[in-house]
Amino acid sequence: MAVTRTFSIIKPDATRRNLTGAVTKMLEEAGLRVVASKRIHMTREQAEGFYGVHRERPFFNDLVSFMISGPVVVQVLEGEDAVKRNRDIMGATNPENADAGTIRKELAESIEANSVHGSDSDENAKIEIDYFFKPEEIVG
Ligand code: DGI
Repeated sequence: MAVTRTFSIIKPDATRRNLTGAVTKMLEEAGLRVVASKRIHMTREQAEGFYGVHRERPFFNDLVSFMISGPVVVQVLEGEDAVKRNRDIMGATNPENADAGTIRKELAESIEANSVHGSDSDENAKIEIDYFFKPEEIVG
């Protein structure tokens, strides 16, 4: 299987509860390597642009407000089949439906405050990485 990259966000509910290290440890134990990382406080415009595909969904405004409610940690993760590997360790969107041992089951608060974002395809991973990182900020 090929080594690929994906994009991750440690969301404001996790940074607020000082879980940056706990989330990263679970990602690393799942076989992912952090090859870029920065703590930022997104602007509303940045968050709206990032979640543009969800613009028509009823929870869009709540989602954007949540994502700018505190700092986040944006990361590029590398590993074999990184997109799927990350989705697997994240768990289902709603923590109530997530499998035991996943980040969302163990750490998340709710369907909105669900601790992590992860790209859902290689194509979106590239778009999302480019949205937040310059090539020279990624050190593999
Ligand atoms: O890829 P995921 O993060 O698992 O899920 P997604 O792409 O369907 O949705 C993006 C985010 O939007 C998700 O992490 C949390 C939020 N969200 C999704 N569905 C709902 C929601 N927020 C609320 N309040 N209600 C929802 O039904």
